[in-house]
Amino acid sequence: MKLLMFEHCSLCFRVRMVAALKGTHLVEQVVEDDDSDAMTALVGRRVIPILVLDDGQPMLESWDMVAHIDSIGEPVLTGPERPEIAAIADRMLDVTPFLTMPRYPLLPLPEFRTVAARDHFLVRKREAYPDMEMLRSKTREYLSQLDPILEDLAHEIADPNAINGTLSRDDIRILPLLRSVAVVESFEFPAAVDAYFKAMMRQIGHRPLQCI
Ligand SMILES: N[C@@H](CCC(=O)N[C@@H](CS)C(=O)NCC(=O)O)C(=O)O
Repeated sequence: MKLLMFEHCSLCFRVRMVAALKGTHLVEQVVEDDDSDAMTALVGRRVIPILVLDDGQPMLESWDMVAHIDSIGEPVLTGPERPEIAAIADRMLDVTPFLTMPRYPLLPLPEFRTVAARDHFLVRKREAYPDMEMLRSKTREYLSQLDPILEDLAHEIADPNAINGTLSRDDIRILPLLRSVAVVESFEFPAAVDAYFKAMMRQIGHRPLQCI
């Protein structure tokens, strides 16, 4: 199986995460942001992630990819999901893009290998995020919105190695968002969230995004 992905993409990280938890081999192909042909040649439009199965069939929905990979052999995402975790993920997503989007293009990520690729990202995000510097300058404000959400998350963590005590889709829901927000320099998670983030990243053998 081959995953077409961006390193910064949290939906891609869902798929990489389940593959790592299962020890399933996944060929990871990072697409440069301006290489639309890599995607359109496969599925006729720009979209990431794309999972190409061994028979050449592409999958386009990250949750379908997670389910597919988990269904190979013994499943690992066997624990129950809790609506509280999905609600926290939704609340995080109301804030985190304003912190992460203006930072991704500053990182030495493979999808921004060339100046053209990085500028392609900035231009295509211009409508939604017209002023990246202004967003960065409001970092304290966004972090103060995020703090109470992460405090609520801290209270929901049953175990550093699985948010509900047994691995479940809720881990796939939350860890990629934490990995994204960890790009904010010097930002500290509440202790329980930090312990969960570190234990899970260790479990899947991935380094934080800013250390790639
Ligand atoms: N429902 C899809 C959503 C895929 C999606 O929205 N991908 C975004 C990136 S996160 C995308 O393709 N954006 C267009 C682009 O990068 O040009 C999934 O969960 O995989």
